[in-house]
Order: sequence, then C-alpha cells, then structure tokens
Amino acid sequence: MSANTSNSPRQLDAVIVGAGFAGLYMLQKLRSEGLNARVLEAGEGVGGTWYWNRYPGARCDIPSFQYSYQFDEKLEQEWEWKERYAPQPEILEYANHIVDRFNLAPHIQLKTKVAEAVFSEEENRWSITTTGGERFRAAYCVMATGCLSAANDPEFPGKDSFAGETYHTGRWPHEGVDFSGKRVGIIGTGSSAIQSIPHIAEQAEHLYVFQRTPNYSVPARNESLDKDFIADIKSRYPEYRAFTRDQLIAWDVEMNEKTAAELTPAELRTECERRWELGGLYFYGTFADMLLDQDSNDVVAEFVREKIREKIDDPVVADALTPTSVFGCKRVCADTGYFETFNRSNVSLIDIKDSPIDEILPNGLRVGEASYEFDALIYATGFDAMTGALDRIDIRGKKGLSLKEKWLAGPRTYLGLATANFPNLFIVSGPGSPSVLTNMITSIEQHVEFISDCIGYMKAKNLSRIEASLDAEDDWVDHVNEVAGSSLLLGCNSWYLGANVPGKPRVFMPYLGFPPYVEKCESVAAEGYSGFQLS
Ligand code: FAD
Ligand code: N01
Repeated sequence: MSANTSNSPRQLDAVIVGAGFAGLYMLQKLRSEGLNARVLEAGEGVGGTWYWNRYPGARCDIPSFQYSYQFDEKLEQEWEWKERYAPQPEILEYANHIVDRFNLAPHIQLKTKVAEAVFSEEENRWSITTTGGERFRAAYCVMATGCLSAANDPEFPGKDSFAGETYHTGRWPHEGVDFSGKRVGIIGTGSSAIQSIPHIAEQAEHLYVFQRTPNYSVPARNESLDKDFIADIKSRYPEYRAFTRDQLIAWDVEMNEKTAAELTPAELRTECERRWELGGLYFYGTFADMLLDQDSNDVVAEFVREKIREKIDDPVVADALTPTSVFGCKRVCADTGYFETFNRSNVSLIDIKDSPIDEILPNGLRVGEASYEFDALIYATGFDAMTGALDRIDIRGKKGLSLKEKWLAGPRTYLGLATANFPNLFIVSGPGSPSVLTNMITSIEQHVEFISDCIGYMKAKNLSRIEASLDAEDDWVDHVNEVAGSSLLLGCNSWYLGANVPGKPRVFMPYLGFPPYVEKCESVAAEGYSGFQLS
C-alpha cells in the first residue's frame, strides 16, 4: 500500500477514490478485467463507514446475511456472520478479509486524501492530486467516496471554546472512549445517537441529550444467528439474492403485498404487532403503500408512537420523544433499549426544537436561559449526505467547470452514475441512484458492475471518452423528482433532502425503486449506453 515518491504523476487506467465496500469491489472488478487500477483512501485502513464509525453500539440495520457482497459465491459460502445485525468490528473484519482474499492490498494507498481531480480534454485523462501533492493520471476516475462519509459539523457560536473532549460519531477514536465518571453532552438523535446513547448512559455519570427532532425507532431485536438458519440461507443463496434484488429497497423486508385499505382494523393491528416482534427495518414492509399513501402511513406511525409512549415513564419526556412526522420519510432507526434509557436517573432529555443551542461554552452549552455543564461533548450530527464528500474535492470537468458549482442548486446526474461535462468520471451510489434507500451493498455491486461493463465496452470498441448527455441528465433528474413527489418521502426535513445542512439546496437526492432502476441501467447498456455520448 505504498505511495509514489517520484515527482512525475503515476500513470494508471483508473483511479478509484475511497476504500469502502464500493472502492474495494471496484478495484477487484477492474483488476480482474486487466486494468491497472488503484484505490486512494484518506483513512489509515479500509472499510469506509465501518472504519470511521466506531462509536459504542455501531452495527448494521439490515441483516448481515443480506448486508454483504454477493458477487462471489465462494466468499458468500465461507464467511460466517455471527449476529443478525453484525457489529462494526465484525463488518470491518469482513472488509479486511475482502482485501486479503482478493489480494487487493498492493493496489490500495491509505492515508492518501484526494484534493483535486481535473479532466484534460486534449488527453482524455484525469489528473488527480492528493493533499500531500502526489499526482496520478488515469483514463477513468471513479468516485467511491461514500454517501455518508463527510461529517456534518454544525457551526455553533463558541464551538472551539469547549475545553473538554469533543467527538463526532463518524470520526470515533479507534482506541474507544471511557466515559466513566464523566458528564457527557450529546447533540443529535438520529441513528448514530440512538445506537450509542444506551451504551454511553451506562458509563457516564450524567448524560444530556440535546434533541432537535424526535425519530421513529423500533427495537432491532438483534440475536446470535442460528447455524441451521444460516445453513438454510446458504443452501439457496443465489435464489434468495435474486429475490432480494427484486424488492423495492433491494432487501427482503417481507413486503406485505396488501395495501392498508385492503385490511380490516384487526388485520392492520395484527400486521403492525407482527412487525414490532420481527423488529428493525422490517417495518418498511408493513403495507405495500406505506410510503405512498398518507392513511396507510398513519396506521404505522400511530402504532409506533403508541409503543414508544408505553416505554417511557415520564409523560413529558414521552411526548418530547414521540415523533409526529411521516413514518419513513427520515430513515427509520433500529435500537436496543433507546427509549428505556430515558427512564434512567442519570439521563436528561433537552428538547431544543423551539429553542436551539445558542452557544457552546468552555464547560458545556447554553440553550436560552439554561446552561448545561459537562466534561465531554459528542456531535451525533450526521453527514453532509450524498454530495458532501464530492463537494470536498475540487472536481473539474470540461472547460474547467467545477462540479461543486454545477451542483450549486442541487446535484444533477444521469442515473446517479455520471454527470454531463465530466467525461470518464463515474460515481458509485451518486445522487439520483437508489443508494441510501436500499441495501447499499447490493446497490454498490450493481453500480460497480455497470461501470466495469461500460469500461469493457469502451475498450472493445476502441473508444476513449464517455460522457452523460445533458438531455439524458435533465430527463433523469425530472424522473427522480417525479418518483419522489409521488411518495411521502418529501414530508420532513431529512438528510435525503439536504435539510440537515444549513444552506444546502432542498432537493430529494436518492431514487426510490431498485428494480425499475436496474431495468433502466440494463436497457441503457443494451442500447450501447444510450444517454451517453461516446467517442
Ligand atoms: P464509504 O464506506 O463511506 O467509503 C467511502 C470512503 O471514501 C471512506 O473511507 C472515505 O475516507 C473515502 N474518501 C472520501 N473522500 C475521500 C477523498 N477526498 N480522498 C480519499 N478518500 C476519500 N447501509 C446499509 O445498507 N445498511 C446498513 O445497515 C448501514 N449502516 C450504516 C451505519 C452507519 C453508522 C453509517 C454511517 C452508514 C450505514 N450505512 C448502511 C450506509 C453505508 O455508508 C453503506 O452501506 C456503505 O458502507 C457505503 O460504502 P461506500 O464504499 O460507498 O462508502
Ligand atoms: O445522522 P442523522 P446519523 N442542532 O442525520 C441533529 C446511517 N446510519 O449519523 O433531525 C441540533 O440521522 C439532527 O437533528 P434533525 C443511516 O442511514 C445507520 O445519526 O436534523 N441538532 C439529528 O437528530 C442514518 O440515517 C445506522 O432535526 C442537530 C442528528 O443531529 C445516517 O447514517 C447507524 C444539528 C443527526 O442525525 C445518518 O445517521 C448510524 C444542529 N445544528 C447511521 N444538526 C444503523 O443503525 C444536526 N442535528 C445501521
């Protein structure tokens, strides 16, 4: 995993930025096709999300036997997931196993942050420069920089004055943190906070939770995986994976084929209770129209609200923790003992919905007239999702056009894979693709295979440039918006809409519907990459 120490740029067929699940598979795929490809990764290790997010309680919320690669049958058979929802160390171990198994390490350069990527129209090549000044030239540049990798660091007045320890859940210290005997403040109540709060509360002397918006969370019901269950899945993995790829969100949520209107009140209740027992994100499958029809959604939302209220002793705290928005218009959370944590005497909920944080103080923070003192402050404030990691690189296409400037009013892509005026640049899980609305590893594999097939096609036809056409891009952006508009997903201030980052344009970024998306990609490829200009 060594760096290039000479002054001349290293010449490559493809530079891949990022060593998460997207970058690792892209590397494996392109190298297996005979390309000289290299991954540049800012972190000191591979795994992306699972390298950075080491906060206590971090684990996946899609069952591990689904949240894993399916491109290699032997890998699928040999890897043993131990828990229904694998914890972060186990997923990180899996990422490292991929590197070893496919001998990827010599082609991955760690501690290498890409600062700039510039396209040369004369040479049809990308020049990539790192923050350390190292340079690379490549025919293709693949951004595998992640949808949830650029931390959101809100600019509170006095932020730098805090004298205690400060953490962000997405940049958690590798050696772990011991909060024993400490007063701790945590800002945010999204998935990261909901997973970590029960653990931190067990250690801390006192935990202050600053909540702007309550979230829907359902019990994860994590458990050790039964050997017979796994043997059964493994005995029919190809068929099972094919079934999951046919699902709206690319994983088996046991989707109910009936709409809520087709069920009696008693049946509605029974189905909700069944989902509550199943746990976790299986709630996405409660009714076929849950994300499309307000009445259907209300049934699930009210059921989960009722369950939340039952868990909390203090009615005022219960009210504050009970969400009122559309169920699922923000990513639903899966927890283990989250709401019960607020019954502890060492945990205080501070509702900052109507009175936001005014300033960070050297020993705590202030909300209106009230000050809270603590020794450590945790930002569980999420990510500048989907566009953040790309915006943080100076990416320049034809005529020096900057991607950040092109996307000032919101990201514009063709299929979330490419963007007009940026030839030979591919994005894995870009805005406009199903990405964060799906089992992401399945979406990643589909993108990687599309990109590698496309590069193979270019090679076979002796072509050197591919670029999304503006018309195809405009049509795709309209279609993404139309699909989102026909759902209930626009109904709250979610990071899907960029609403968590001040000043970010309010645009629904992911595409809802994995199967129609795959169908579209397949027809684009079959038509010789329609919507792209090739030369
Ligand atoms: P990432 O894993 O984010 O990797 C991107 C890599 O690019 C990072 O290592 C980053 O350091 C690197 N990078 C970025 N910019 C640069 C640069 N300029 N130079 C060099 N390197 C750069 N999804 C699910 O489907 N199911 C789940 O259960 C699930 N759980 C999640 C839990 C957490 C805590 C989080 C944050 C996300 C979760 N996700 C989940 C989403 C998760 O991000 C994806 O599933 C998946 O891991 C993304 O892989 P990736 O390779 O696309 O991106
Ligand atoms: O981030 P978030 P996350 N003042 O954006 C609050 C995946 N994931 O890291 O809702 C005060 O959800 C913000 O408030 P509001 C998953 O896809 C999965 O938790 O914007 N508060 C919110 O409460 C997830 O959706 C798992 O009003 C501020 C919180 O910070 C995604 O990653 C685990 C604020 C941020 O919540 C992101 O999750 C973890 C401000 N200025 C992550 N700014 C699994 O369980 C922000 N907030 C698998």
